[in-house]
Amino acid sequence: NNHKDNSRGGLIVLEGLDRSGKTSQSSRLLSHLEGQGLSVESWRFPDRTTCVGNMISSYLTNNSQLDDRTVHLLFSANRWEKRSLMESKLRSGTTLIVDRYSYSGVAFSSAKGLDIDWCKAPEAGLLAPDLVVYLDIPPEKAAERGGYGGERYEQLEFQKKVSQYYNVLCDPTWKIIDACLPVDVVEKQLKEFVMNSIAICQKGKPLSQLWS
Ligand code: FDM
Repeated sequence: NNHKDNSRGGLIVLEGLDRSGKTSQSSRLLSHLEGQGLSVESWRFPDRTTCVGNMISSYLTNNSQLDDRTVHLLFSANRWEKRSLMESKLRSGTTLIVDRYSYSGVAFSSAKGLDIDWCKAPEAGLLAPDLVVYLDIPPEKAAERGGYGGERYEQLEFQKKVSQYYNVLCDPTWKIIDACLPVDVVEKQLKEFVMNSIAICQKGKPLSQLWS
C-alpha cells in the first residue's frame, strides 16, 4: 500500500541552553529507540568531524578568531554539507536524533547582535524537523550545574541573551520540557513526544523545508 512507500524516519531536534541536558537525554533516547528495534542514529551540530566543523571547533575553543557573520555561515554550511545524507537516511527509514540545529544557529548568532532575519536566511531550504523539543532551563540554573567547559559561549550573560532568542524562535509546534525536573521524568516526557512523532513519519508524512 501507499503508506509503506512514503514511510520514513523522523527528524527529531533537541534544543536548549548549554547544560540543559540535551546530550545525556539524546543518549538515553538513542538506547531506548534502539531497544524498540528502530533504526536510529544520534547526530549533533556542529559536526566537528568535517573540515568546516574543524574550523568551527577551533573558533569555539578560542584557537582562532573569526568575524561573527563568517562563523555564522560556517555553522550553516556545516548543516548544508550534511543535508543530502540526512535526507537519504530519513527516506531509508532511519530516525535521526539531532542535538542542536538551525535554531541554535539563529539564537546564538542573534545573541551576538546580528539581525535575526539575516541569521535565518542561510538556513532556508534545510530539512525541517518533524519535532523540536526544547529543554527549558533558566540560565542561572544551567550555570549552577557547573561544567561550563570554558568554550567561547559558555558564559551566563551570553546564555541569558541566547535564551531570549530561543523565546523569539519558539513556535506552538515546539514541545517544551522543564529541564529542571528529575532526569527520568524528562526522559519519559521526551520518549512520549518522540514516539508520537516517529509514528506519524512512518505513516508517510512528507518531508518539508525550513523557512522557505
Ligand atoms: N552553536 C551551535 C552556534 O553558535 N551555532 C550553531 O549553528 C550551532 C549548531 O556552538 F555554544 C553553538 C552552541 C554551543 C556551541 O555546541 C557548541 P555544543 O553542543 O556544545 O557542541
